[in-house]
Amino acid sequence: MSIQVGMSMLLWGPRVTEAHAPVLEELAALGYDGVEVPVTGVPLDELEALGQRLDALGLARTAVGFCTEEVDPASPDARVRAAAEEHLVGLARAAEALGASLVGGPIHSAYAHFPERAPGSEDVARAAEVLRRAAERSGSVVLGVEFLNRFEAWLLSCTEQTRAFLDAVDHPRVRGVFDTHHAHIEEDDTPTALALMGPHLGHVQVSENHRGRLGAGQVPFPRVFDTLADLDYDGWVVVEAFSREDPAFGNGLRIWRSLAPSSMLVAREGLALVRAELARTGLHS
Ligand SMILES: [Mn+2]
Repeated sequence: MSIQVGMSMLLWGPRVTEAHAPVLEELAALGYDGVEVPVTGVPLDELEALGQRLDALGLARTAVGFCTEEVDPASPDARVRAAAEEHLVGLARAAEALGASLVGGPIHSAYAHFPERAPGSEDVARAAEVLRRAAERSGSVVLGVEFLNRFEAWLLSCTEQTRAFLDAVDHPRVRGVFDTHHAHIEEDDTPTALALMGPHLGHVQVSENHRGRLGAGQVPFPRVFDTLADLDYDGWVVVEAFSREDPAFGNGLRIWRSLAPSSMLVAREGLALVRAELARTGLHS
């Protein structure tokens, strides 16, 4: 196994369509190993067709998904949790249709839904049960649990909580996702938190504090990659950044200003930074 470097298609919007064909071609030409594709709510036949187009371009892929209030694994309502289990199995089926072996994201609880109290052990236990049951029905697809910062997630917003959650799930195909953007906000030290995630680490997203150009902000990428080398990490490293290319999606992510002259520049610089760090640290790619 060796590290694969991906680009998140969320930079261009919430759904990959025919209109993104030139973007996919350019990402392949730049030298990306693959792309990360949003799959929530996308029909399986559309994902199968996209998978075939990615095959033709030589791009591998991972999937990204999320949960809403109607399908919230942490809900106190058993009917909502049952719907959440079906939703997670559906995300795994979507990943399969796309040809991805992992679907990651805030799949532990509803995105940006905040009951006005702190989460407790009963909330963790309820959501962990949903994740475990879904994993048992998800074939070989890995479910990646990503903690988000406090303004986007309620149940899990740091590495320590995520580790405890994954211990509670206790399933080999439910793994941790580490996004340097969220860690930068919530942790004392991002590389130290990454090391703590180590045994549970299944997927990595590299992203700046402002969600713009990698290397321009405050995330200490050299120490992040030193830590990945210490861990002998061999999964995906996906560049994640956001924009207002899709204005409604930009509104949802609270992107209120231009963060880069172009999205392809973000992709090009991100790939260059990741490749340079992999070479410097001796990680295989
Ligand atoms: Mn992320």
